Amino acid sequence: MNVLVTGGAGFIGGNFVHYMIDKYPDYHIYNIDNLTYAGDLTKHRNIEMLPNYHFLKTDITDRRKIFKLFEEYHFDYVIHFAAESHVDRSISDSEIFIRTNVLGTQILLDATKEFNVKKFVHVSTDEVYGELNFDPDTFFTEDSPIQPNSPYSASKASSDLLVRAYYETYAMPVNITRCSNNYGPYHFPEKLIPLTISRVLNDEKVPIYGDGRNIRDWLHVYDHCNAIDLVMHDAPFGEVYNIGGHNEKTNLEVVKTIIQVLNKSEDSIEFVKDRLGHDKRYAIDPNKLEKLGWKPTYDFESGINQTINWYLNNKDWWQSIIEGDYHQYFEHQY
Ligand code: NAD
Ligand code: TDX
Repeated sequence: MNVLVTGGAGFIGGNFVHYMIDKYPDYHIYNIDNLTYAGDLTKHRNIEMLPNYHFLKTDITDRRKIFKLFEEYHFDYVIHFAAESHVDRSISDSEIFIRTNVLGTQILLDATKEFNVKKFVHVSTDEVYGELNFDPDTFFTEDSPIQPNSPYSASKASSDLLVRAYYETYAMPVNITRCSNNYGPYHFPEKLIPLTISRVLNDEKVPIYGDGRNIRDWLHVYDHCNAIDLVMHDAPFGEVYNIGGHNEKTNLEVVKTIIQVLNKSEDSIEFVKDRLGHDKRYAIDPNKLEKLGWKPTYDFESGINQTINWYLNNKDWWQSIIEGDYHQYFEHQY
């Protein structure tokens, strides 16, 4: 099997590459990534010499090059992670989000159609559904209306609609997955959980937007990977699956948990101006995926402890990121 993973140098795509290499040693994994600020190959040092791992540095918006690679490597599966993924960056400037997330997806769909790929899995997000209120009995289902509120989620929703349209128009073999917030190893330190861990470890302030009561539904990245594995191999074409493990937490709870595990002081918490258009609450109903045979392996307590340990043991990785270009970005935020 030849499996194309786009965005395999990023957080979730990178974890998925490792997951696939471990679980399916007879598959060939092709990682297409153009190494934006969020992509790095050091996470693949331990697999780069394997004969079944291949890195092809390419921009998914480069139509000619993408078609050439599809022609050359005869991909059986395309698992599409590559995207601009950070909401705050999309609020500052959305152009690259439209280019990568919408145009990039359309080009990959065209190549998938042209070269008879067996299945295209589009990795999307719960953010396309917009926000929920604080009623704990309400959840996003696959039938919830698409109501994105940020330029990032609007670009992901646009790409979802393209995938849907290619299924309806050309009967293409596609699935869409919509996962809740991930956390785990190799999470880029601009996102809440790794940002908190790295700043607390460096005795710096942790910025919490607004009052900290916004709710996210957290899933360990390993459980996202095994959900995609299931969808890739077992889901009927054209179906959409929500992925989430019923782990709703306010941002303040998440930050306080990390501070407590690291045995530091809550004085590091700093309330800052709210994110524009800040979605109140996300919460996933994963019933449809559970019926397909999925269940998460981590609860939040074990997952966050494993993640914090990983950051403690891999300071070189995140420290070099926060000392690089990222430093300038972060300083600009406040
Ligand atoms: P990330 O930002 O960590 O990684 C994105 C990767 O895509 C990077 O390696 C980057 O170099 C690559 N990339 C960006 N533009 C590219 C281009 N034009 N051509 C080739 N490669 C390009 O993102 P992530 O958090 O790993 O998210 C991966 C996917 O999962 C995204 O599609 C995102 O929308 C989705 N998702 C993320 C979460 C989450 O909590 N992080 C939750 C649900 C869904
Ligand atoms: O410094 C911060 N302070 C803060 O309070 C940051 C970076 C975030 N927040 C809040 C905003 C959100 O309510 O924490 C929550 C989580 O923020 P992010 O980590 O930026 O994630 P989010 O905006 O929820 O989006 C993430 O989950 C869905 C991913 O970045 C998306 O790619 C994915 O689709």
